[in-house]
Amino acid sequence: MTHDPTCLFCRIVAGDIPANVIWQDDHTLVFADVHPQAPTHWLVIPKTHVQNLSAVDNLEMFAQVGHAIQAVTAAHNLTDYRTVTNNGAAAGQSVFHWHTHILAGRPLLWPPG
Ligand code: DGP
Repeated sequence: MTHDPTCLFCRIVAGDIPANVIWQDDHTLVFADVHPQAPTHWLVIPKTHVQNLSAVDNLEMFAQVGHAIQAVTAAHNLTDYRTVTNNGAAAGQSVFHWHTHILAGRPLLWPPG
């Protein structure tokens, strides 16, 4: 497992920075976003460091993250939710450890801003 000590989300995985953990398994962590944009706003991350979706180089990691999204939403009876990945600074990525936002609990407009 790759750990980047300069990466905020790696430090959350390591337990160096506290987070409200919603769900986890050996590969994936789900925790509450510190700046929630909806009543439910969670971040799903691989526990190993990878800077964004474009940098993922194994299919297993996509499956692990997809499984985590299914598991955490099912555990919380969430059927209607949005997943968002900002890939690159111009797309809104501010933390460079791949994460998928899960948003729910209010009407979600389309198209997004
Ligand atoms: P993005 O802009 O797509 O890279 O999303 C990064 C998200 O990370 C943003 O919604 C706020 C959240 N975030 C930033 N710092 C922290 C932190 O220290 N703890 C938690 N729980 N979330 C954080």
